[in-house]
Amino acid sequence: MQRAHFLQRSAGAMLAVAIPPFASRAFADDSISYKLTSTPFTFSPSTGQSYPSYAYNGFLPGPILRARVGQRVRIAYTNKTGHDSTIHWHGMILPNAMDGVQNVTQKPVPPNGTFEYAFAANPSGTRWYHDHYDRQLINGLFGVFIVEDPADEPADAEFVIVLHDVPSMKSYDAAMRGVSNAPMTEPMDSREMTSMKVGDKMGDEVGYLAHCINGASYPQTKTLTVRPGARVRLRMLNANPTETKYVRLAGHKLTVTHTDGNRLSVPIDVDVVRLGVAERIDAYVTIAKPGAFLLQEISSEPTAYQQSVVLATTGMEHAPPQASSMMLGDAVVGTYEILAGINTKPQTYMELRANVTQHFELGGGVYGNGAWTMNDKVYPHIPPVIVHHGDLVRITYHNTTDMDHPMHLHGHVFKITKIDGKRLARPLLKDTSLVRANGGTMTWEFHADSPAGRWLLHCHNSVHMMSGMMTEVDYKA
Ligand SMILES: [Cu+2]
Repeated sequence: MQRAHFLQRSAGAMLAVAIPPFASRAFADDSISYKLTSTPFTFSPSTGQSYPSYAYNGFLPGPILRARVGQRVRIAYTNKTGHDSTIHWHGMILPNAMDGVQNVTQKPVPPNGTFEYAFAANPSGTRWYHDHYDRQLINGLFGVFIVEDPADEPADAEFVIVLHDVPSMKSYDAAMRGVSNAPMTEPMDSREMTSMKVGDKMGDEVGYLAHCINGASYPQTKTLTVRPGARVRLRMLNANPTETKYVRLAGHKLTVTHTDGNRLSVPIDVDVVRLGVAERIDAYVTIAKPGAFLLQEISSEPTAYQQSVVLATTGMEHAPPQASSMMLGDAVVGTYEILAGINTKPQTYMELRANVTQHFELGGGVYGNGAWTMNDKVYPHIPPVIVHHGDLVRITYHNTTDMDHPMHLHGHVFKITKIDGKRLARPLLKDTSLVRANGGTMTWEFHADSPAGRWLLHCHNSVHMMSGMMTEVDYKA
């Protein structure tokens, strides 16, 4: 009865509801309601600039949604974009009909249509939500969804950091035809740049008109203020459609605690976090001394400084901020190998027990041909991975292309167990993982214990996904 009461109260509220403190809520027994409405939106990340975009509830990024792990969530969605639309709950394990993939798990929500998403928030961690129709996702329909874990280390301040960019749709269209000439943007001494071979396409495919954090370009990003000595939690999301991001906080190491919302067994200190498309990293940092410090993207792009925000102690908000070099130098970068460690001991774990195995050759990306392939085929002609409830599934990848592929599986958390032939000491829990260019390999393992249905498996690079690099993991009875 308590619950019905709560629902009634929250039903009309936008951004419903201040969340009551943990102690005053029953564990997993209550419910929270949100309303999301998508509309066309004129996005102005800095004075004098405006771009035709979309927004949820008039915010770009969309409002931060929060629920406690296990809590029932209802989201009343109204589509005012003028196009078909759905919302995907990225990283959530939920009923397949709630997964938000048009024509796979639901009919698209038509213009002016509504749809109610209802599921239990699970698993805990920094998840996100976004439209699953490419041009709406890449032009503003995304936001962070925090599923609170009461076991997490407490922080004096917590900030959500959404890295996002305004795509040039001209370059996006060229990329879809396989003829983009947009420049690469990784740091000059990054692995992406230094591993290029003669004849590789010098491109990240899509060019960007503005670089933003939390809806603005530096110096108009909103300064984050803490007291000296504060323990700060950063929940970072790379919402860029195609680019890997490197992020550094000047003068500080970051202690990485979660990858894609999933807790690391051992926290790892790094100088720079790396975020592939759609990935999330949670990191803690103590701001020991008074000052102003730039949290910034490290990139070879001349306008990369726009993707910065000042983290300052009280009273230092207007001091000139300390900044970082745009080169990586000898910085410790939080690659999977650094976060997970390499296992040099003889094989001990259960690799041989998988009863479903599938290998994918990632291909395509030939200049002048827009196709991106898995085993030489494009969606929907790639046979799905067929699983039965309870299977232990192993998926392997070999990337024959000259671009990294952020492969994403809906509705599951998988373990990365092997990268480029090396076994990880502490397999990483992920929902999206970069399979590296130029011969990179990767092994995933997971239990098929999610709700039955059709779960997409695809590259989260928007161009690759829309150009064929997508299949499904389908449960059979
Ligand atoms: Cu890709």
